[in-house]
Amino acid sequence: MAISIPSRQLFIDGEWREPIKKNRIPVINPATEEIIGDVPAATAEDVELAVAAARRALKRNKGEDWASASGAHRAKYLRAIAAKITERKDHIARLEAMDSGKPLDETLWDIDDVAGCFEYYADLAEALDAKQKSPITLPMDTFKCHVLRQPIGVVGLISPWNYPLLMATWKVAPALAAGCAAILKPSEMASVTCLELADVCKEVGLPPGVLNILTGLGPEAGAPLASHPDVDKVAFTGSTATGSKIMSSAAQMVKPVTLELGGKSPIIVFEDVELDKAAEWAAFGCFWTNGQICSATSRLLVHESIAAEFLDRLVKWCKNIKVSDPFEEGCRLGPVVSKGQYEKVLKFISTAKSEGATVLCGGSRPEHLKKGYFIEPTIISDVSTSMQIWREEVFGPVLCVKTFSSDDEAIELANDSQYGLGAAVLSKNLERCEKVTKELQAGIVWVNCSQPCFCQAPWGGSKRSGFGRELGEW
Ligand code: TXE
Repeated sequence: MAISIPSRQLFIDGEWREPIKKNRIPVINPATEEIIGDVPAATAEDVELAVAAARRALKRNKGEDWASASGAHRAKYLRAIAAKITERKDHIARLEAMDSGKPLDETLWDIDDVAGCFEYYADLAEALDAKQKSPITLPMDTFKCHVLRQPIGVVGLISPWNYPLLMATWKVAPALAAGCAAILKPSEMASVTCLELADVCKEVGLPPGVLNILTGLGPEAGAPLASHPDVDKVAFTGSTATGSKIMSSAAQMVKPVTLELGGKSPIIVFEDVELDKAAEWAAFGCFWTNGQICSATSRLLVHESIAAEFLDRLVKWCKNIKVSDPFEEGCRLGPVVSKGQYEKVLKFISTAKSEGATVLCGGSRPEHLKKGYFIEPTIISDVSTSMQIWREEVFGPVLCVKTFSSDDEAIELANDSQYGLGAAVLSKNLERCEKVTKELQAGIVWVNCSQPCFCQAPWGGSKRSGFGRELGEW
């Protein structure tokens, strides 16, 4: 059942504030193409207020300020946020499904992960207290050496729309645990649930200014945040093009940045796999989250000796994926997030066709759906390594396929990309998997699966997928 979108304002200094220019952004349900609400649109003036509030949160009287409070003190708030999110899980998951188009089953998992991530960083905040006290071991006992871990300060967190609340949490939870004060700028394509996080923070009494949440457009709210001289670090997840702009503006002030950008991750299927299981992982690795995952394994490399049989099973598997409204029972694939994204994905497919590729299944909106930004799971073969579909991030349910004949060829094809975020290797021979894994240029390599992600392990890419790591102690 759909629900109504709460009408909210910007969250600055622990209060709801109307944006200074009073602008709002419509919220469109991608499954129905209808406007279902709106969110406030911050501009540079609001960013100014939020940065000042965050700075004050760090500089309150000693003992009350967020930065020098104990980790245990900060952990109490993180746990309270986790508990409230769990309490409101069903409501938040429904809002997420309506705003982003992701199947409700998936957003329910996402919200569990959000709560889990806050809990995990509560643990790390507590562990910090002991770490601050213990000296590091030196080769001689004449000297003692202590490392004092200090928060970076005020951080600007700019997040994307594919896991709206979860990606925001990956940035907010560690920043708060470390004693930073933060300004979160979620994506204008899906920011409803980030305002629910603001409501949760208000309810648990998070001290004013520790977390400020500004919904708004990238150039109007994101850019002034990233380039603000009083923001000490920027963490960004989004496109490589925007990441590059953020890095340029940060460079003017020698400001550190963490960038998690695009990807075109390979999945290598060796000839000894169990075919049905491997087909399931290949489908899941590309079509989960409606194909909009930065680490989606969207380049399938399959050993030539099993290619025909494997593709046959994969196509059958894809034809059984239920494409429907995110709230329908059994929905596995909802619409992509917006009209712009829908048109972009279809353009990728038509360009691939015009360049000589073959669409094995999918390629358009399913016939039974007359409205909404739905695209069937699409598999494209007869692809050359110079084609756009092989080289560029589609960010939609599109998998392209090539065959290989040796491990070396598979590795070479896998690494022949400007990106280096994820990769997957499927084989019964674990030694072979390990050997190939070490050769792959990727921040994460999955063995006999694709996409599972845990907040204990580092996350981030190489090459044009960005740098720096999120999650874990990183
Ligand atoms: O990304 P943007 P968009 C890729 C994916 C997708 C493409 C475009 O291929 O099709 O990017 O998506 C904010 N200064 N990914 O347009 O613009 C923006 O408001 C500061 C991959 O949504 O990069 C949003 O909050 N901030 C990706 C965030 O940046 C700016 C996930 C991301 O938006 C800004 C999303 C500016 N000048 C898209 N301009 C992944 N790695 O998971 C925009 N923003």
